[in-house]
Amino acid sequence: MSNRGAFITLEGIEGAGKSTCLALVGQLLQQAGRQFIETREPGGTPLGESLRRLLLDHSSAGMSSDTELLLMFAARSEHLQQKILPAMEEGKWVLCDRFTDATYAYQGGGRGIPAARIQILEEWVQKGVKPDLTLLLDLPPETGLARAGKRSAPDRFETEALSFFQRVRQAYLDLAWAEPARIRIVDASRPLPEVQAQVSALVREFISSWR
Ligand code: Z5A
Repeated sequence: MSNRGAFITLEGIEGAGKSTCLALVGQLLQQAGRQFIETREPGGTPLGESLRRLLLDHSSAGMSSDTELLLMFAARSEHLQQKILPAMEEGKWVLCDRFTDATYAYQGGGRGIPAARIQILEEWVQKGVKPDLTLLLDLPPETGLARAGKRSAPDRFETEALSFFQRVRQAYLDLAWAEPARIRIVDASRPLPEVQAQVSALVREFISSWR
């Protein structure tokens, strides 16, 4: 792909502030004159949004971890083919709320699926496509769950035990330590203006470094 747009993702446990920061990143891209799309996972396409409803709904309680993993990648395959790759090929930037790092964190760290099995699906579905920049909004699960709880009724993931989110957080941090150039950690436990200042600095630096 020549002159393709950049692929930016936001990650973190529930209530970390991804949706809030996504809007800010969009504003920064707009100010920099970049064309972009905003999207999310699981979801982003009509089929993906249907899979999202199935994945988050309490009626799916007891779904096996492998089923959950495969549905995440089914939604991702559709998302890549129908939306992400075409946008990047048109030169648009893609701003996505969660992507495959979430699978390593939730299905890997949270559910205990070995990373090697996730990697097989990643290679099959993505064929080397990865985010260029990932902002990991890191905070203690107690803080994130309290913020998320104030906002809406819990979905199927949000009813997991605290220990589940501690494993998810640790898996995210392990990913960031393994790929420090791509995954930039933001201290999301700070008050919103401070979090937004950290995000703005990282995104401005990335925009100016992009070809
Ligand atoms: N999932 C998975 O298991 N595997 C995968 O591969 C993928 C996903 C892709 C849906 O994701 C679920 O899918 C998710 C993992 C799983 N688990 N759950 N649940 P989601 O991203 O759509 O759902 P979410 O994580 O629950 O998003 P969220 O709760 O909307 O969180 P957020 O977007 O990070 O937070 P927010 O809405 O921006 O902020 C939450 C509240 O906190 C809000 O009232 C803000 O005003 C407030 N806030 C934000 N920042 C601050 C600061 N700094 N201080 C104080 N208050 C703040």
